[in-house]
Amino acid sequence: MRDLTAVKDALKHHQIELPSWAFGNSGTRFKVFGQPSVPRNAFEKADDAAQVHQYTGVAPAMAVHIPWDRVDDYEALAAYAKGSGIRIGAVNANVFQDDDYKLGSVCHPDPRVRAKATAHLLECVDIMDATGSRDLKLWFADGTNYPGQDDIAARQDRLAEALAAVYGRLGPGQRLLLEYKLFEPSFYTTDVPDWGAALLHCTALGDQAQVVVDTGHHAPGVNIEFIVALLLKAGKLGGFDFNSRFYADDDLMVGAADPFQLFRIVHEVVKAGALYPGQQLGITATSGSAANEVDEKAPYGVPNVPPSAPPPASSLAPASSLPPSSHRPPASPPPPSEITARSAGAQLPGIAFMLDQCHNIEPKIPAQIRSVMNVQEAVAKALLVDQPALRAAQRAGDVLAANAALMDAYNTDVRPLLAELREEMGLAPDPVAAYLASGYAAAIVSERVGGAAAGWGA
Ligand code: LRH
Ligand code: MN
Repeated sequence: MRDLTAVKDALKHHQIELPSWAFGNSGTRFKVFGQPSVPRNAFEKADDAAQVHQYTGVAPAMAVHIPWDRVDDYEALAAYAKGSGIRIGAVNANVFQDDDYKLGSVCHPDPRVRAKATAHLLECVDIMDATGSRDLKLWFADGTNYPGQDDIAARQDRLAEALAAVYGRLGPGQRLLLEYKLFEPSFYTTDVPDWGAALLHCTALGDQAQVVVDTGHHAPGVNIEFIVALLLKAGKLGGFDFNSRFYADDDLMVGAADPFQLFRIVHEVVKAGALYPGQQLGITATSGSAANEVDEKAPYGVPNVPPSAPPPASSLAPASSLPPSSHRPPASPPPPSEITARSAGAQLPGIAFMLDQCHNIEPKIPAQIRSVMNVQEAVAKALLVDQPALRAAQRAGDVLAANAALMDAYNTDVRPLLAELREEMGLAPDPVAAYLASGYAAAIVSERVGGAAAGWGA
């Protein structure tokens, strides 16, 4: 019988952060289909987010988006959320909806507009101080639509200047998370289009600047887990915006379109010991106590380094100082001292596992619950990977055995394990059914009458 204690323990530690905007109305440029009972302010969004945590037990944080979640008293909002058993997570700035930002925000050719945008970013750090949030998440719609419209390099300088101003304002333990996106709403250049551009800027800023991987922000066919592995090795993976897509930035429920991709991404995180601060390496269900024995041949993937600590010598040099690839020495494995320290549960900053989705046609709270369950299923499968067997097969060049080690875990039905875990956590085995039976959905329809339903206000 597999010893699943360590796997369950890891699943209990792993946390998922919900997007406040997923509870509001959303749609496409063609139509926003309003739904009854949609929250009308950040407090009601916190109520709905607390429902998701109540039935899943692993979603104790709600990210906010400013100004969509603007309130008079952010401490009061944080206290209200705390009263419902959750906390305010990342603060998302919004410099993509004001008329002034037609040609960009921090990259705009007009310094007056850049100053306005930077002032908003700094205001968001003030809000973090009030809510106790650790992360400022920055996504810029900035870009151009036609060749020659603006100078690509000059826009990068403007971006770097604004980011440096914000970075300088961060308090200890606070992080700036830079999110990249290939295109939309700009259709020729986007000023932060990919992981390379984001990594260059974050590396130039310092340890408190890390990259966010939104799973919907890549060109079709991009190997996202490769990017994740690289950012982990660079100690620059700050978080995920999880969702799924069939075509572009569809913002569908995570795992709905490509659960295998989600598994491959999470596998890289688990293998690097970065699922949560203190994650023990080499957790597998195959060998109980031996599960914590670390393969001294040094697993790949240098852990995310705490903002204050200097990066270990073995981590990737900053992208800007990398010589052309042919001259780069192979990345050496981390020194044993670090492995033992890490396997002894050294404190690591947590990667923010955030959802970033829009439930245009489906009921929003059950959709968020289903999304959290989809992430849990991918994490459970990744934790079931027999890491020593995988590494032995990889070292032996046994391609089929290595692939099988991963596919066996992926093809494992983890739903009974997760149902058991929820019961151990004092929760109903089926969170969606429990929520639907709670009567909350009907209650908010009758309560939330009048006032304006929250939305993107675009
Ligand atoms: C941009 C994005 C970003 C958010 C927005 C809601 O596409 O992914 O993370 O600010 O969606
Ligand atoms: Mn996003």
